[in-house]
Amino acid sequence: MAMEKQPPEGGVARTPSQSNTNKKVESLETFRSDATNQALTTNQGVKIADNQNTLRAGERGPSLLEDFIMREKITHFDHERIPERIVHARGSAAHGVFKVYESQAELTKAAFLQDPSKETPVYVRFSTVQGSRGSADTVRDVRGFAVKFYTEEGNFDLVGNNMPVFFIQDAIKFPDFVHAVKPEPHNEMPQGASAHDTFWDFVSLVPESAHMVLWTMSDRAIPRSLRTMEGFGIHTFRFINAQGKGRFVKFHWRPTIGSASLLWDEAQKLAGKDSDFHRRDLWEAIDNGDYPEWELGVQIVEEEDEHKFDFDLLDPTKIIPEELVPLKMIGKLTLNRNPDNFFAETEQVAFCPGHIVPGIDFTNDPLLQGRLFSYTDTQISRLGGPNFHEIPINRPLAPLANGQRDAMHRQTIDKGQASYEPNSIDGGWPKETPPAASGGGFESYTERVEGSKIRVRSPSFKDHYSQATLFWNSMTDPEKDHIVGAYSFELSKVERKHIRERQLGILANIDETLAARVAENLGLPAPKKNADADELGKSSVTESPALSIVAKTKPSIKTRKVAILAAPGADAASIKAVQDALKAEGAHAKVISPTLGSPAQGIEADATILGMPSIMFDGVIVAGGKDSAKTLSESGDARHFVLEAFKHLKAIGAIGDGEDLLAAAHLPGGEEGVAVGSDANAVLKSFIEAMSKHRVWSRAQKAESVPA
Ligand code: HDD
Repeated sequence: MAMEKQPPEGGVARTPSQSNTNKKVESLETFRSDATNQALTTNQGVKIADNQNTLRAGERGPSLLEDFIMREKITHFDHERIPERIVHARGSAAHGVFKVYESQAELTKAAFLQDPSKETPVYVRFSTVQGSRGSADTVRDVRGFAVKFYTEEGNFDLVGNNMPVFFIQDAIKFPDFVHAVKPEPHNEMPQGASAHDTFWDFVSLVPESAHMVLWTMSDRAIPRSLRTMEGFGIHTFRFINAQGKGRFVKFHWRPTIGSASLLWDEAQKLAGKDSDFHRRDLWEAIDNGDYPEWELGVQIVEEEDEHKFDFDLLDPTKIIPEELVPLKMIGKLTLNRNPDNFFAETEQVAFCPGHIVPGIDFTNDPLLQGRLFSYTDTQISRLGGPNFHEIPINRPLAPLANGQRDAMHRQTIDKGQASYEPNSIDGGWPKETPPAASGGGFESYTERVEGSKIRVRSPSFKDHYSQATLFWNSMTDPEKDHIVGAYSFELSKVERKHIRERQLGILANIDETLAARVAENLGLPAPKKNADADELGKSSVTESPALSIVAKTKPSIKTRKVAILAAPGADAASIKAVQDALKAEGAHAKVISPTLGSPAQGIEADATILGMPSIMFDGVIVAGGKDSAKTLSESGDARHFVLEAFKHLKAIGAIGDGEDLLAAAHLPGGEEGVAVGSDANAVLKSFIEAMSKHRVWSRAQKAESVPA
């Protein structure tokens, strides 16, 4: 066993100015165990001679209770699982670094936002919300986007989602919402999906959910990759600078490769054909050196402007449209290292919105306030007690010392006699650090609060529809079609008609056309907007292009995946030309063949047509070569491959005889996003151009009639 001793921790007083940058990796390394060249032992360090047989009385006799080696092994195994997270159980994570572009001293005194030469280690966990730990990655759901910054002043957790708003306004409703969205309690169905009665019952009775439900029915809920998701802190937080000046701040993460989503048909098929689709994509990207990156953007609101908006900054069901407050990009997050051990790192990482550092503070958002309690509480049952901060992945990089002692699984061996403060026995240590412009102790922002002790929702939280309407109006046509499709799909799965009707009423308050289109698919009459819906509020911004993914597509094929379809007899030169051209653009090509083996001289198939179907790729190119084209044209699976790529609006290319496959699948050349010809370079040029738009949206209507 290579278990190393813990570094000393308790009772060590260090000055706040002591820099600890770059120590995270070191401090995590202390806990990593590498069994290379190590003897197999028990947990007590006793070397094991036989790990194959239980101790028994005679060759064919009963096993003996005294076999401490077998009992220790089985006992440990019996307790390997810990409770999964009540929400966000399914997740994947990676290590990385954050760097600020330039000092943000004017806005905040947070140390990790001061020096552009400094790298702050981070651990980032992405998740779905509804499903259990083993559920599929590509379900329609919100994605968690939780970032732990190991700053030199302590850990800062930005525990956000890939959507900028939330379903409810007050934390007291969270258990109700989660009980409604989770699989139904009597039969535990459906897994990883919100298309069931209890979810729609709840949200149709709680109109404050209207805006967020619309986001979850949009393409945002089926991201192409975790790497193409935006992230949001959601709540309004505060920045405080060294002079003590406070400002409101909203946090945004923007992927540098741009945003992209799956189509619903792809997402559903992927859930069966590769339920680890997102996890695998993230892992492979980091392994390939395609390090995922996000820029951190902030929207800043001066305190005196708090009430100048037509919504309340404290209401987590609202965005601040970028037309009102632009985004300022202040730094970059790069994920550059896969974890070594899923359980130790990803399963045990414990985020909490209450983990903040000097220079950042909360607001009175009632959802945020409740979260500040919930996360620590949940870790106590999930991770077995209040010492979860000692688990390596959760340990701060900053030194820690206090009078907290004992409890389940305590690992620190605290020296000294005084576990209280003040004390005169251990020299008074550890001592408080007064607040200071930099490096001081944490001081809560001074905010004047007065009011009666009441359970009420502020009237400024009443407008549930106008920002949902803004979102709908900001969508491109294909995105609107997808939203209509998503509501229609989900509500068609709802067994109770009155719930479907009630939800249509909510949709009418957002937009009557949206409601009418969904109503038609459900065979129900189209409802009219409630007479008083407009009274609740109006958005001063009526359209915001930043809300659309399609409108913001970044024209690039970097890190995208292309299938080269080839069967024996394929033309090696055209395959090599495709591979080289795609590599030069930063994309990844895989040779896909009916069987494994070598379809062309010097070319090995990476996977089979059935093993890696078209839904796993962003585009497909059929290689040249007469025999190859003949085999592929006669294969139903190969025809299905290109038909499905066509249906999913992907770029398609065919070189030379490869065109025969398109003809056999009834996909003639000349279609937009379908490039054919004998000149491989010309085909590649049009193919790359089509794929850089991510999808060929103009083909959408035609694709609907494709049966694949
Ligand atoms: Fe939460 C986990 C995000 C509201 C209670 N939440 C959790 C995770 C994310 C979020 C990303 C997974 C963290 C990880 O990867 O381990 N939650 C949000 C966002 C919210 C939100 C963006 C609203 C803006 N959450 C929310 C409320 C409550 C909780 C209102 C309770 C009152 N959330 C929890 C929790 C979880 C959690 C039960 C489950 C596992 C965990 O905390 O560690 O405490």
